[in-house]
Amino acid sequence: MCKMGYVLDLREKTMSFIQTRRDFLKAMALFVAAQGLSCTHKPKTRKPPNFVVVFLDDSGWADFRPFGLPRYPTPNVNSLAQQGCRFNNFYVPQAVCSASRASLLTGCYPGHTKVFGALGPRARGLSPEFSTISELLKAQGYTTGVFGKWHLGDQPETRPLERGFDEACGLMYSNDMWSFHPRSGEYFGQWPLQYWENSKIIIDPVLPKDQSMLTTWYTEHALDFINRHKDKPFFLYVPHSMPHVPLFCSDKFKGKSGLGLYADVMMEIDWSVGQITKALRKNGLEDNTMVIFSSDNGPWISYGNHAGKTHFREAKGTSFDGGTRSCCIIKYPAKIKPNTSSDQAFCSIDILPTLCYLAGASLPAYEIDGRNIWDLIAGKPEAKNPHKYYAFSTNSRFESVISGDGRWKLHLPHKYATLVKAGRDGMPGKYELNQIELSLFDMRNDPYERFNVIDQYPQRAAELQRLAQQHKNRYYSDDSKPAL
Ligand SMILES: [Ca+2]
Repeated sequence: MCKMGYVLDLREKTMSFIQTRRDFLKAMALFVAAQGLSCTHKPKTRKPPNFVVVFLDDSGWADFRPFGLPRYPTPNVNSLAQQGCRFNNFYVPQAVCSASRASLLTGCYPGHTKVFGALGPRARGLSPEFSTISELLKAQGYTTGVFGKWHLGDQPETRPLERGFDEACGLMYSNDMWSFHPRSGEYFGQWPLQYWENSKIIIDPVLPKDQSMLTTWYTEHALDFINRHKDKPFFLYVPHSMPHVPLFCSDKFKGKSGLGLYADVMMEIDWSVGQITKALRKNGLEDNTMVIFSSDNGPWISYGNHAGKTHFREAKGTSFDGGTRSCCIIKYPAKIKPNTSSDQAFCSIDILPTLCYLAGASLPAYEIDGRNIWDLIAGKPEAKNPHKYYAFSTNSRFESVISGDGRWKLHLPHKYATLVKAGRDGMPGKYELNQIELSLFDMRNDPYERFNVIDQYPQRAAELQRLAQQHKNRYYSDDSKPAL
């Protein structure tokens, strides 16, 4: 910052107090010093920000303070929120793993990429025709790393190193797609669950003892990545395998909470967040690094005491808010006020264009669905969400839309699975199919989607129906291939 205001102020004061030669010389010395201060102190060119995205698997909205009040401590996530902003209305467009991750990394809806649901072993996954955030940032000079669950395809052309990541480690898909699956072990046992580092398989097959180390290994790789790349802008993506079932934590956290395995796992994730924060601080990167903390979808409540918590209706695998609304904390000390909270709605498809804007990176040549929402994230008072609507789907079914401001949510008539009996200790529960008719919910006054107000607000409903039809025509008229 040039200190011209300070210089002018000082000049006025200086001139008014010149009475003697000694005063005059003293004043001149002060004036010259101030001039020197103003003219040699050139503005620093700020490096492009670093980005760290911690994306949990199946963590519920209320699993961490300050979103919920879990009985286990989560001091590091809480501290992240105190140093940044908590976003109460953050959405993912589909509450299932691969679809949610494809949307985060491409800025496009599942209906657009045609990545629906959860990809199984040997899936081709996300079409290379779609650019990923890592590719776009890498083109801008960023170093990129992903340490965690990939789940966007495990074929040669769809693995992380082929999709814009310089470094990678972890699992290619969900940690329950293995021979120990409680219901489908024989099926998933056909393909060994493997642990990869860069382009090599390091552990084949992954066993329970290996799963207990996943959170630790992902964290160690993340810290090493930060330490080695502190001098260049980087994009670090940490999509933890936990707390997706089967739950595992290392010996250092086993039994630590005294509240069961889920709580132990969450304490270890909290530890991981603390380690990343410390590494940024130690390397002097904290101020210019944006850390985003969220989850790919809501809790998998089928697993009862092995699932997280949400305040909202239903959970993972539905388009109700229990599935699609995730906790979200963004910390970026240089630009975002600490200890703030925002009710502005936005969606994971907006992350790519926003980060590209901050990095000065180009967007893909085709039109993406997300928009740059930096003003909204930065808390600018006049900021408004640029979307008319956000769309939600479950697998290949387009089910609902919400107005861009997050106020009105319209469910198209659709069936959904609702839990009738939760499982325990790693065993799934029982679902039954329910049906919702065309329904409008006022999310400000009814965030739990309980009271259908379509008769009171027919025009709101008609407008959202019109937008839903547009979305359907655009992305669901032909499911056979991606529509760039
Ligand atoms: Ca998930």
